Amino acid sequence: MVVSGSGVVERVFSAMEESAGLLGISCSAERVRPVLSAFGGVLGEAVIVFSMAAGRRAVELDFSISVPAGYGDPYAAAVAGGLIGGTDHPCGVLGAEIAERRRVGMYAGDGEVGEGFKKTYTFFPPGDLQPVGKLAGISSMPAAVAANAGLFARYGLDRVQMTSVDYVRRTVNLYFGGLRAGCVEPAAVESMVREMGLPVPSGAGLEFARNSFAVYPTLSWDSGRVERICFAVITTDPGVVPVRDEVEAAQFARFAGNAPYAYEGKRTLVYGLTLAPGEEEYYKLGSYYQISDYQRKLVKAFDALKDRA
Ligand code: GPP
Ligand code: MG
Repeated sequence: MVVSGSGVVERVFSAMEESAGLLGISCSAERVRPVLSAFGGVLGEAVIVFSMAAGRRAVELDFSISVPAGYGDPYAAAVAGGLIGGTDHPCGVLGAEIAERRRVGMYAGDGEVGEGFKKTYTFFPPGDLQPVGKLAGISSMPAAVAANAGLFARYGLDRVQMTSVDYVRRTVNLYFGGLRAGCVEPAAVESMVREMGLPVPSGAGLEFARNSFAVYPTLSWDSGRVERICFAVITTDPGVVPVRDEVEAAQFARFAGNAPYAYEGKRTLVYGLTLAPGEEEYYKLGSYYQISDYQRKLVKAFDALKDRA
């Protein structure tokens, strides 16, 4: 079936509403439809992920939409389309500077269902993960990246699969992939997060983290420290998250068991353990809504998915 631009916008918007409904929240059509329409031409072929954060934090739902490299940095399209205001802050030029200096495999745009557009991702080609040093040398990159490059490297975090820029929070994530054996073992994780000044995970958190396929710290232009870090586990098993209370358990189970998805086989899930200063550890959950078999080969994350149906 050939789906027209507006047909696909409607399909994705209703899947998003259904996903938000599972969390008891609603989508702002006013904020979200323009984002979907802006990506309308590539939406039918996009990788789309719906991601929840729950528990003691406010319940939120994000949506991430991939766009081909040839489309260009989606931030430019977002500013041009009035999805977000332009800025003189270095976050406004970082994506463009990365694209000038490194090969890009794919981009993605990201937003929150109540707030609209907020973030972009730059994916490097699957065989071309980037050393942190190469990224740290980009002038609009937060100085915190260079300041922590040695620490990252000592713990085996030296190959960046993708970067993200959050234009609302003004932060950058470095998504480290290609993790070597040992770097997410409990002793290594404990020592690394201590050195970052972040809270040490619980025993269950350390067990969870050892299955990570990606580890991503968040950095900002305002301080030299690591603002937070997330350990991501890809799976089709909704049982891998160590939830801490019944409310949270119910939220995760409902989302992991019912989030809509548009492909054959089991739903692909990405759980994330997040550590931030002064906060208890918390988990997030992303559910792939749309991905083709061909894209599974390109998205590095799927190399780590062993239990795919
Ligand atoms: C999670 O970052 C990353 C994704 C959902 C990207 C996947 C996108 C594709 C199109 C494959 P996060 O939301 O956990 O980071 P933060 O909370 O720091 O923004
Ligand atoms: Mg998110």
